Amino acid sequence: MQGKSLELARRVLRLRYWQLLINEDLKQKLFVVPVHCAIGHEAIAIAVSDSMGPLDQLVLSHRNLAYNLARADGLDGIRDEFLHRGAGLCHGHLGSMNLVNRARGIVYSSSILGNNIPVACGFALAKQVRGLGGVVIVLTGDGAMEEGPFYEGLVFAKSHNLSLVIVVENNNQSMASTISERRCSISLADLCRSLAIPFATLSGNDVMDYTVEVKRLAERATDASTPVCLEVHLAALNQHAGPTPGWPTDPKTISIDNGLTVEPTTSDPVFVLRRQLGPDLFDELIREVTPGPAQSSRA
Ligand SMILES: Cc1ncc(C[n+]2csc(CCOP(=O)(O)OP(=O)(O)O)c2C)c(N)n1
Repeated sequence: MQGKSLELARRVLRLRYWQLLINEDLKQKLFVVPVHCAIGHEAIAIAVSDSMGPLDQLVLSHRNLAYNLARADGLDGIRDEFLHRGAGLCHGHLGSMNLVNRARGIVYSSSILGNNIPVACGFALAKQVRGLGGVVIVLTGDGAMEEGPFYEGLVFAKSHNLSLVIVVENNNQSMASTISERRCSISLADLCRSLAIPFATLSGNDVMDYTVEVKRLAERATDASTPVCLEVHLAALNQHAGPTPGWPTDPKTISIDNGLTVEPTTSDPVFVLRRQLGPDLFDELIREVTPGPAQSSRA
């Protein structure tokens, strides 16, 4: 395996480790803010982060933890933010759902579904008008895309030739409901085709493939001055918010004592990595990224 692939693998494993530590903190009720973990979303978060150059900007949603951790130098600044401390990434002022990291290109996060799409359009329009270069990447979900601003944003971005990558994390979950429980199905491919917006999908949680594809789409958005839309099929292996498990009868159980793999299926990017790396290399990388409790033998 090449150096770049190994580095991506390390980053996925470190991100999973940090999220598991946050989940343990949540079980202890340490935080006053509601944290939305994204265990299962690591492959796309690392791919997006890896694609970003110094001029690029990332606009996030309430479920921004994986992206913020992927762009952070360590866990402490984010943990301190959740603990409402002055040492926090945003001095304890923004908490979890609105967390940003301007120095690393995360310019806005929103707790209001759909709100971040027009804001991202504004960032992209400003780039175009001021000739600043770079691309804006905006994150939304299969629930948030039901909001009017999603459609309005697509139309606005296409009408103004904005270099915008819209990433739809389709985890088939909006709070406690699946898509079929709450609405008709929506073909994003057809919707984008009707607007002449390039569209792509990803599934399977292969961080190497994801990285190539996100980079390709970001370059297309920049080179062709167009919005592009990427639908990523994935699973949130944790509960909507707070700790997992969150109550005594919770069907989902996650514990750092069980190692970094949460589910033995391709829904888990860590499981996918184990298959790609083989058990020995996988264990070696886990030892590198987990100085604490998640030891390789339990991964
Ligand atoms: C305008 C608005 N309506 C409702 C909510 C409450 N709410 C918070 S998260 C959420 C589900 C979002 O689902 P999705 O966009 O698929 O993201 P996920 O949580 O699955 O990552 C809802 C309904 C909100 N924050 N804003």
